[in-house]
Amino acid sequence: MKITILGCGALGQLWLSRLYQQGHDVQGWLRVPQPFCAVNIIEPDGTSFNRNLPTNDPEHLAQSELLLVTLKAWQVSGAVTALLPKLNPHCAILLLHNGMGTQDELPAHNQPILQGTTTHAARHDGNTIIHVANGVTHIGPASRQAMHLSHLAEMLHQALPDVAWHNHIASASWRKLAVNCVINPLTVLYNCHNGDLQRYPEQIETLCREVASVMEMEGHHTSCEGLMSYVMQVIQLTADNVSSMLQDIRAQRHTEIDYITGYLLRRGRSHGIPLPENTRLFELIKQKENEYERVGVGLP
Ligand code: KPL
Repeated sequence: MKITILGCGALGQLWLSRLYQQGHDVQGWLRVPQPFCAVNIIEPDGTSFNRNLPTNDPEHLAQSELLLVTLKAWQVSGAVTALLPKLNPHCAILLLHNGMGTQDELPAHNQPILQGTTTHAARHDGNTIIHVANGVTHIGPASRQAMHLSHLAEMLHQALPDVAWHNHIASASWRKLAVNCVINPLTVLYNCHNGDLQRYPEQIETLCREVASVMEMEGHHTSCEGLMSYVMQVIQLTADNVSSMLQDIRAQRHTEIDYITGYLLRRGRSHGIPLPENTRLFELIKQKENEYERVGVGLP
């Protein structure tokens, strides 16, 4: 399959390498065009992949059947909007990022849109990408035109397992949003690894209760207890991780808070639900971001 990957960060390069190794015709798409993308991956079992893969060929883009978007949430609408006029009308767009709400920012279009989340962990170590831990990618249709695309889950699963297809992806996205609303800002607040959050069960419960109240109003059956046990499970499974938000704050980069807690607060507001603890954490992260963005570092 002809595929373009928009965003060649750690996760983008991991998908590039795996899809290439499965025999797909892949290219990367970079904001600042370069002749190729030097992909160097070290897998969890110690094996490595080193190869220069093609980038930014407009003909390849026009013929792509899949545009896999691995950008940060706040980069998505600008980058995808710029590519929309160049895509084949049948090209599916798969948005794979933390948080929710990016589709609402796209102009009207008829491309099939898929939404996904992943728990694969990958990070930069200089010019190398360390695939720290295997995980699960959940994908599903976010537009009517994408309902029949479950075969894409199978194709992606062959390249980078596990990939699960959901006809109702919104419930899986909300559960991941709950995880990110809890773990990401709290790891910034306490400047700690994910696993250290096990010390704060009461605060986690308060956050989960707030998220559950919005989820119920959005039509997703859930409970505070159910969400809390899921979040605790992720905290244990990713105990040694430095969350993506803490990594962003430490590197003075723009965070995904507007699409994580910010999205929750927007949905809560529309239902008239007050969310004091999530609001407090949202303001904390915005304040930290403002401290370095005001002086011009890390601006998106
Ligand atoms: O998605 C994550 C992130 O760091 O953004 C979690 C699940 C919290 C793992 O670190």
